[in-house]
Amino acid sequence: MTHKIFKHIPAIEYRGEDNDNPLAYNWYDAERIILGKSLKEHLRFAICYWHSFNWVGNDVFGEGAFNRPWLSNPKSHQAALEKLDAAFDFFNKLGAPFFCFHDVDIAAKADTVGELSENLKKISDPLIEKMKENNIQLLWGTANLFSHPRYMAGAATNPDPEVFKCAAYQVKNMLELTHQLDGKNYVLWGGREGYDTLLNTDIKQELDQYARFLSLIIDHKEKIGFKGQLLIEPKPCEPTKHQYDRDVSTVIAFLEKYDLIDSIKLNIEANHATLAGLSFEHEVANAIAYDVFGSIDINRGDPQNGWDTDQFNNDCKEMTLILTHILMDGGFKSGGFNFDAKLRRQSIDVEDLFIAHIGGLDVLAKALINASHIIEDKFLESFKNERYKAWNNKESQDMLSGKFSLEDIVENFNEPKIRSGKQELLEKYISIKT
Ligand code: XUL
Ligand code: CO
Repeated sequence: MTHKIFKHIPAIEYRGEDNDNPLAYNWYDAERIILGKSLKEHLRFAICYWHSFNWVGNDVFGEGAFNRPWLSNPKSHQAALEKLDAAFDFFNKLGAPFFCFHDVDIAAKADTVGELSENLKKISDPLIEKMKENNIQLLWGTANLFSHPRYMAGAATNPDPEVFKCAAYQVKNMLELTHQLDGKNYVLWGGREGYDTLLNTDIKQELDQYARFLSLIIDHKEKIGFKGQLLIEPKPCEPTKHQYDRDVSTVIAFLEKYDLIDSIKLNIEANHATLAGLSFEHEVANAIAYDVFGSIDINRGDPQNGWDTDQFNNDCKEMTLILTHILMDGGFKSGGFNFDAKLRRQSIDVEDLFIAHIGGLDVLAKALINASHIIEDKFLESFKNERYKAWNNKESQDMLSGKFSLEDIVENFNEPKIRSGKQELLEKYISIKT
């Protein structure tokens, strides 16, 4: 069913490279086969419910600027149904195979966790219907454990065990609903699992609580037979001054310490990486190297602003590098690209919401095609193989596998021949390919 505010927008079609209609795809040809899979299967893109349907376009200085009729009465179930209609109409028009949501995005607004649970139950049947009717799947579900004031000092890491219980209740409900909806993943973003000042914070106590919380979720996942992947989404700060899951390496250390590493992978968000002072490419490559790569929240920051601006992705060179890493690793397993991106507050036309997603997806599609060329011509792969080649001989392999002691190793060595790292050559190659 077409929602009235999207009535004048057609289904978005692929029109090819030379298309100049902003409401059509130039690169995203869903069924085009690249390296044995369609673009749709490779990218597994998802629309996020929160920024696109549950946000009025306010900022810290200003009130809502967008026309989202269903948000004028947030406590009404009827309005939640209207939002569902609008969202699925939008997903359909874009040809989105997936979406993602928090409990509070989809249900009518509630004051208590009990009321939220009731509202969530009320919306779950209409939601199942919509997903079936439109053949749209859930990439991941999650619980919002950061907006309500009860979570101001953390959810799992709160000094008050009653808050821990409320958070557990919300996650239990959302994990079960995600299972019922055949969600491919369940995400945990620890928005307030951190601190604003160490004067009132016991880090060790809070880390123990967070680890217990995650263990309880892992056990419950097993108990209900949910086969989706649990994912932690690292972020260094905002809203707290410091968040415990600050970046990929920090999360790995935490998961290792508490023996949770086999049950959890990571959802990497571009703008969170840059907020941590790291590149998005580094975070993806690092997660792949440690075998914890799960999924992506795609967006970007603004180089002049030090906060999470959540803008739509538009850098084809950066996306090409990301997709080269992902494809070299065999592509997404349970994950995909979730557009965790929001419009600018001045983007008040309904078309803007479409154009933002079309643009983001076209950049990903073009980058995927570029990445396939990079993989096929093997220039980078051969360069790296050659660079590390000496590690393949028997002696080096024995050294790597621990056959020799430090004393054995230093018995026989030569002064090495130094070689160029060829960075400019490789950068030139990438510039030509993108
Ligand atoms: C916040 C953020 C969240 C998570 C889900 O920065 O990225 O939207 O993706 O809670
Ligand atoms: Co995110």
